[in-house]
Amino acid sequence: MFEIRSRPDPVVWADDDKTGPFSRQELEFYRTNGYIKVEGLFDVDEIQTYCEKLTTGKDELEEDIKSNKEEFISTDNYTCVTEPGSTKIRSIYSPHKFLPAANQLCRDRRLLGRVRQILDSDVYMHHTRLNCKQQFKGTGFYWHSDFETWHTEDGMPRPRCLTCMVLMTRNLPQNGALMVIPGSHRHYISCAGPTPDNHWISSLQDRYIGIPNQEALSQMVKEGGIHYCTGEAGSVFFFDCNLLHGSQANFSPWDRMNFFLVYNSVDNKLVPPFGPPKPRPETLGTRDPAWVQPITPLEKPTDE
Ligand code: AKG
Repeated sequence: MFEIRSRPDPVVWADDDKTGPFSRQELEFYRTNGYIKVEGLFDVDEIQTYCEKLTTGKDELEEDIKSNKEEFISTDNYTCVTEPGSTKIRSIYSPHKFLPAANQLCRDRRLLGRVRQILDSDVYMHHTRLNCKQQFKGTGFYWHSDFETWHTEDGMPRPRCLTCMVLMTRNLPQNGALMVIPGSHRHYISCAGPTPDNHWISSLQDRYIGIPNQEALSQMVKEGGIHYCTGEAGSVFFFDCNLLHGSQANFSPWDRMNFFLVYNSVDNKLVPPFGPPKPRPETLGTRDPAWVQPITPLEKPTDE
């Protein structure tokens, strides 16, 4: 048995008549579908420079992983996860805490202005993550709602949170572009079973818990279809934290890299988790007062 409930919370928290950057029509699209694409928000050269800076140290990390024979490394500053059974990096969590370029991107006005418009408040980073999905080796992500995890395991009270997915490379169906189920963010789907302690360790590679069952997924797809979030490097998808999404493996010869910037409202700070007794690490869900400060926008992209 599963239960589908309507979402009582808003999707767009601001009044529609607040001025820009999103137009009234764009806000309506986001409210209805749970996502919106802004084509070419960054130009390709700018994103190429970010890509080089964000992957600084990635090869050394892979070497570390190889020599330690570990599938993940978690420190106070970052968490790094490999593809299952491989030394290839799948995700690096919270690069904004140690890479100035990642931190700079979080503070870019082109992102921040839109995020603050939707959430109608100041915001801070819940986390950031770089998903590498390397050629031939990158595996998929099963259907899930991020808010399910962030609420249950991190203690995020309400869905007043969103993700900016910055395309760092071209995203195609062939290299495992993100798929979303439009409209699914307007429902809460109950997921079977309690969340075990330390579930986050296995769930970052593959997840079997906290996912909607096939009947619920079929119903959501019947209503909203499946949309591929494809585009060129530099385009950005803004998506609601409760939107069902997933992606397929990358068997192609083309890398697919995306940077996920997760902004939470300062009026929606984390409380103790609603599921397991212990919250996930700081790198996945920030509660450190030093990092839960309103993000100030940079004057110009090249300020720092
Ligand atoms: C996640 O990191 O939770 C995702 O769903 C990302 C999917 C992807 O990078 O294709």
